[in-house]
Amino acid sequence: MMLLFKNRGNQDQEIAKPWRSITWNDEEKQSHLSFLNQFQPGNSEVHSLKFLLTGPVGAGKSSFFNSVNNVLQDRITTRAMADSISGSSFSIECKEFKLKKKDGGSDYPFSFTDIKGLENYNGEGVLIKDVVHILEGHVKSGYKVRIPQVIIMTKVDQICPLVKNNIEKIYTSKKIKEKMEECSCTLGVPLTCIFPVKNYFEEDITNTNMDILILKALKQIVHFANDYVVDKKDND
Ligand SMILES: Nc1nc2c(ncn2[C@@H]2O[C@H](COP(=O)(O)OP(=O)(O)O)[C@@H](O)[C@H]2O)c(=O)[nH]1
Ligand SMILES: [Mg+2]
Repeated sequence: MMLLFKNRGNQDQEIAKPWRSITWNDEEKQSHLSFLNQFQPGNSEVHSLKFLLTGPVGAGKSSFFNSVNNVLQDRITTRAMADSISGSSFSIECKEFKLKKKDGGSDYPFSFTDIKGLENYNGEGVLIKDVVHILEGHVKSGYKVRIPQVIIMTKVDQICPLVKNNIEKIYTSKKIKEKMEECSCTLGVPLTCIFPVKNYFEEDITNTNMDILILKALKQIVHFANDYVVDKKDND
């Protein structure tokens, strides 16, 4: 009786068929890793793609960078977090984090820029227009910044208890789908550009299922940014 009742509850919260397909096994993880390990930007003038992390303070930006680094290094790391804790700056500062390949030596041809010092600045985070303003300080005058955007929807474990217990429910959870649709409407970004992730924040070892979600998000970020630099080459 108890079990029947429980299942019925889940039925109310779950969609029968996952609305995005993921295979939850090590092969899936390795195929994403192998794509990233072999990736080179499709524009010979661009040596490295740069991804800017922006959003409200506490959204999980630094944790997302650390999570990406954890997956690529296959261990728990705290590079971005350590930096924000030790920072005593009261100015907005962009700090670039390069990502090293696990097998030694070389960097991936992409990096993340986290915004440091912001926690002390106004407690509210930056808006895209502020970020563009910061970037404009670093590019030639007259250059127009346009930025392709991807939404990383963090803290999925806090939104949905089903997902907290089992991350494989991510694309059958009605709550997650509703939140993604809400993000899409509020931010005006298509659903295809929204990626739900659970960041590493309490774990002491990496986990294949968490890695797969993080890698899927990272791979799409790389794809979208690469499409942008390829389009620029084709239009020049
Ligand atoms: N439950 C949960 N907590 C998270 C997640 N990502 C980040 N956090 C926590 O949220 C807080 C803010 O994260 P942080 O990365 O510093 O946010 P930032 O200000 O955007 O860089 C920290 O206490 C993290 O441990 C997540 O996916 N799930
Ligand atoms: Mg931060």
